[in-house]
Amino acid sequence: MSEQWWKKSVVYQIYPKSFQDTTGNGTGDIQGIINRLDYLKKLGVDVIWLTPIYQSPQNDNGYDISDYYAIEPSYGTMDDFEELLEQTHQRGMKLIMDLVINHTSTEHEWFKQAASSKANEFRDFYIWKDPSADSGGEPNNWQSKFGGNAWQYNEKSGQYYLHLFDKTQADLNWENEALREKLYEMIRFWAEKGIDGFRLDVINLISKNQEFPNDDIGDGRRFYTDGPRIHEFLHEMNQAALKDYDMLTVGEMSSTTLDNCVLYTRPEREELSMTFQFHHLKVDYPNGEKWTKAPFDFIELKKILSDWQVGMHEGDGWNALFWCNHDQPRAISRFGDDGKYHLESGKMLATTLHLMKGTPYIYQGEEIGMTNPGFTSISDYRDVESLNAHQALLAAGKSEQEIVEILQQKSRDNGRTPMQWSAAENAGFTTGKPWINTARNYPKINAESSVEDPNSIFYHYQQLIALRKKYDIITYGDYQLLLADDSRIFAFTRNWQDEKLVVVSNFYSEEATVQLPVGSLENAEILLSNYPDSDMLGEQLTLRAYESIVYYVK
Ligand code: TEU
Repeated sequence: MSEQWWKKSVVYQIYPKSFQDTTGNGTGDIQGIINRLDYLKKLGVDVIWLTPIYQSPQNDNGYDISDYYAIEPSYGTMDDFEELLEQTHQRGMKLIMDLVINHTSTEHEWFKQAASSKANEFRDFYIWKDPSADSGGEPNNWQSKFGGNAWQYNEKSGQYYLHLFDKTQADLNWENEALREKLYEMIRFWAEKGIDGFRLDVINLISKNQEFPNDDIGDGRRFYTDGPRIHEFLHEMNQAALKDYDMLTVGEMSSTTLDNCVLYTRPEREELSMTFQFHHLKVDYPNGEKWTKAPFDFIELKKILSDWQVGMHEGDGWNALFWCNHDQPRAISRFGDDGKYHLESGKMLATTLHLMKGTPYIYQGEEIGMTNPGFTSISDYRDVESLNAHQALLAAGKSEQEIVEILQQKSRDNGRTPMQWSAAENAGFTTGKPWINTARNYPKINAESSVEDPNSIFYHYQQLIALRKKYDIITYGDYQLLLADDSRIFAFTRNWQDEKLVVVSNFYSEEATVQLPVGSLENAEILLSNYPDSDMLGEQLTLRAYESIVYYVK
């Protein structure tokens, strides 16, 4: 049990539904993951994170859990899960699960009981309110993250329940101590099975302002984001269910602040190991609006990532680093070039992120440069958020064509298409009909061809993981942004003891010449580059399209 092993780890995120099908039913399964463990071992990742595989009606692909103790049958059985855990451990890797405890499915037994009558013993496990005294309608104006008001009326009891996500995802009432105990008991059940940690879904939303005020200037989020008792609840959960196990806990933090994330992750506070924040993935949301086509703001991207690098370092917090997950478009389509410079930009993005301070996450397919699929019809989409947005945009007067173009850039389904294993039919994902269409570029972009090509993005990730193991400065060094206002170059240094790293990346296809204020680099060596013949660092440096170089000085 090494202390804080997760600081030196690289995590690989699996979205089981789209990873590997072995039954031909068109959705991935646990046996499919087992079949691909050797591939992940070859990549070199230390930890695998599985998005939810618990029993669920799948209205939000498993983030709507109806039984925390059962495996969703389309994914397999508890025996399959135990086999996966054992096989993962046998290969020297670890496994973490998703923990969705801000809400349950309305199919969960607790909710069914709670909804049955006001007097039911589980009633208070959820958040119920009378209709508004003024309007007779919803108790307040809080908005669901998936669109529309966040309250759903329950005929039987004449009250509304809160759902910050889909109406089939009812928010749990964390004020209720018996509920918290039930959740901690469940966490210990999985910990006792021997898993190595949890990713905690929207965990900073669990503590709501108990006045439930109307929000005159917004959608209500300021009344439940990093809410009044959040640190108390996380510390309590840590003490009750986590601290006896040597776990990685990563909190998904919606619209959070740097100050709060320092508090969530500073070790002596005993809350969580690390946090995901999303501010750097809103640089293509002009004025905070997601559902519009827009280029990304590069200067802002650098600023946000750098503020978090410096702030978490100074506050002794810990960042989870990521470009992609199952809620985000593909990074190569978003911040790189998924056409002509696919190879160079895929490697550049990897280098830039993996050389920062924190624990890097690779989302399935990112290591081979999977792209947005460019779906051309609304019938290609599956995601509840995208389908709701389609309706809302239609109502706002947008044409079908305009909406399709927005979804091509912004939909969560961009990251959910089947993993591209090979050039075989359906990308080798399934022998049946995939639950969501495969991106059409799979004959070219796939794992099999990547593993065969020593120059592929896959091996670049492998090298980055190996570098992290070899150079402690990547884990521990401080961070300093260079050339903050440069419109093409993302450059930073890391310093630790008597070592220094200089990372310089061109985020565009045009050449860029820069002078880097980094002092003497007499004994510098190039640790990694995405061109075979990158230049040494002199007074002046010219970077080709998406060129990215890592210099090391000791
Ligand atoms: O995501 C939380 C979340 O805030 C995002 O869904 C966000 O609303 C969206 O990306 C903005 O476009 C987590 C899970 O990762 C997501 O898959 C779930 O749908 C959600 O929680 C509810 O459990």
